[in-house]
Amino acid sequence: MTADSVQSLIDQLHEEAAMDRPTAETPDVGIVMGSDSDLPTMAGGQGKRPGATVALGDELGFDEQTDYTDAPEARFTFETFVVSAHRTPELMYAYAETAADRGIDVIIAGAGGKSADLPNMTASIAYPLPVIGVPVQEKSVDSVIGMPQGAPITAVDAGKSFNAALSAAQILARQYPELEERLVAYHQGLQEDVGDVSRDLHELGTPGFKDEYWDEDD
Ligand code: AIR
Repeated sequence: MTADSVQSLIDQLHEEAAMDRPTAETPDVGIVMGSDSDLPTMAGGQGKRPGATVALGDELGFDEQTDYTDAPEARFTFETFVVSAHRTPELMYAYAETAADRGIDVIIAGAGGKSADLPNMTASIAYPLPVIGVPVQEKSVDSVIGMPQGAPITAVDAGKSFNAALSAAQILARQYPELEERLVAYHQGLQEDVGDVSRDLHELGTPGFKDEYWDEDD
């Protein structure tokens, strides 16, 4: 017996899959996570480093699509859902099964615990759509990446959902030169930061650098 709230999501996914909306109006990246307790890892905040939604939103100019009838201004968009492989397997199946028809080009799937099966099962069901797995914890790594031959998944290190978003954008960028330019600009910015910090460390010296960059209680 499927709970009403879950069934309504499943129905919505199937309805959207049947709509055949233009690519520019559908999300390009789908982000799913096993629990809302994974959100700090997948999005950042609550003591966690910036995550996938920050990489897509702040660094690469994506908007989050929350209403399929009213697509955001941004050309590239992502959507987010909580989908539990164990608590809501029917929703996982419906999500993965409808993703391509709903216009998704790449899925980022995160789960934690020792049975982090959402990424690997989503990859199997959504195949050949690429799925990038995010093990939310170290102990989740084996269950995310341990796929049998012929059943591929791409994955990042534990907690590195930011990199999963960059990888997703790299996949999309083969199709969209505009996105490739944004990825190159992001990398250029990273290089500038390293160059600036290196010059400051060298020219201020270690004590001066600490005074400038570190908090008083560091
Ligand atoms: N999880 C949820 N359903 C199936 C799995 N494997 C994972 C979530 C989360 C962890 O279990 O991805 O990392 C704990 O979930 P919760 O909801 O108890 O906080």
